[in-house]
Amino acid sequence: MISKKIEEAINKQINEELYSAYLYLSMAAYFAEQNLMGFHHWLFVQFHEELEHAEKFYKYLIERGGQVKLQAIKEPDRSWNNPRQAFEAVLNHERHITGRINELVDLAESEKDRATFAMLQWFINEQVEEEANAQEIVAKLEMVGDHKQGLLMIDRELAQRK
Ligand code: OFO
Repeated sequence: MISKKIEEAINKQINEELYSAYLYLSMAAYFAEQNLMGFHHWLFVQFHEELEHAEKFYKYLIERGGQVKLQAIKEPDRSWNNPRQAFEAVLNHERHITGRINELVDLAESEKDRATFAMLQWFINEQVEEEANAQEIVAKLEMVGDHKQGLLMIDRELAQRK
């Protein structure tokens, strides 16, 4: 049986992951409006990955005999004005998620919940990859600046994401 504190924290994390999915879906639409369909594709794949993250926490909570309590998903931010700002927002959001995962790890340790601690190791590794991917795209966008040709090259590259 899972403790109430862990149950509550995992329910909050399900909401965080669903918000991540919602944010990237909103961002995908922003790029589609500009006909940057490679960026759109990359974010749409990311949207699905975030749904999978939410699903992992959801299934884990059920497996441990916890109660899933879904909460309202807030409206995603849309305040970016160009591709670089959008991907800086991705990077900042992923850093926020890494912080949330680290807090969950601390809680699992203090509750002596070894199963939750073990389950979270996958997310620790995943966050290294998530931040690195966003960081790489931000760096490329910084490199090309306002050059449309450079932007189109990145767009073609992002269209290759599996
Ligand atoms: Fe982007 O890793 Fe989940 O939220």
